[in-house]
Amino acid sequence: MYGLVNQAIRDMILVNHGEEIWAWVRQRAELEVDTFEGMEPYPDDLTHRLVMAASVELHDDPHALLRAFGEFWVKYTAAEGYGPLMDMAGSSLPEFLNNLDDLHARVGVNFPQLVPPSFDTEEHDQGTMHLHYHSSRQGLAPMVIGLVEGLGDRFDTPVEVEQLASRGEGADHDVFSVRYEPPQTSPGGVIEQP
Ligand code: 1DX
Repeated sequence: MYGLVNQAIRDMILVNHGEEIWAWVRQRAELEVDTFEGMEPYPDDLTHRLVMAASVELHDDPHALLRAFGEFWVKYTAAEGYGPLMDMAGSSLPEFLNNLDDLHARVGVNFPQLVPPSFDTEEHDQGTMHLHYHSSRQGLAPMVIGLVEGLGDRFDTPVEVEQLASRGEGADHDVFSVRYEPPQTSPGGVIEQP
């Protein structure tokens, strides 16, 4: 994965736990470097080692960490130069989820070593969708839950995410149910802009 991901993990640990804990995580993950080049690709194994080392040092399980990291990623990328990219992907939770493949395609034009996941949305009732997540990487479903929760924060939209199918349990791919507060509409059907 691109170094941006490792950089964000480092930042999350630094902001929430400080330099000393980061130094321990670094050592446990056997990193030879202290910083990452955001726009350079790194082996996935390094990211995996980082999460595992952080989980030991922070006494937190890797799933909880990945979920927190998903939430952090939405804020981090918006603040670290990818605000316009994020803005382009939509102005509501369902629109953004719908446009994720386009977002990754846009990044992939300039960063050909991107290995993007793919997301399909299925609108169910007003305020409920199923999110299908296809990835060549395993074990990141908890991060996806955090990512969707991060998008809920971004759009001030209360959201509940539940995993319906899990690749780790033999399903073809991960599926999530996403229940969200639909935007307020006036009697004329117009969305009220606050
Ligand atoms: F719901 O399953 C909201 O390296 C979501 O494989 C989900 O292969 C927001 F410059 C620049 C760069 C760089 C920008 F090249 C990435 F470095 C991408 C910024 C997406 C914002 C995917 C990161 C592949 C790296 C799933 C978890 C990984 C997707 C990670 C979250 C918005 C992003 O992200 C998997 C890689 C960006 C960039 C966003 C991702 C790679 C997501 C989301 N993915 C690199």
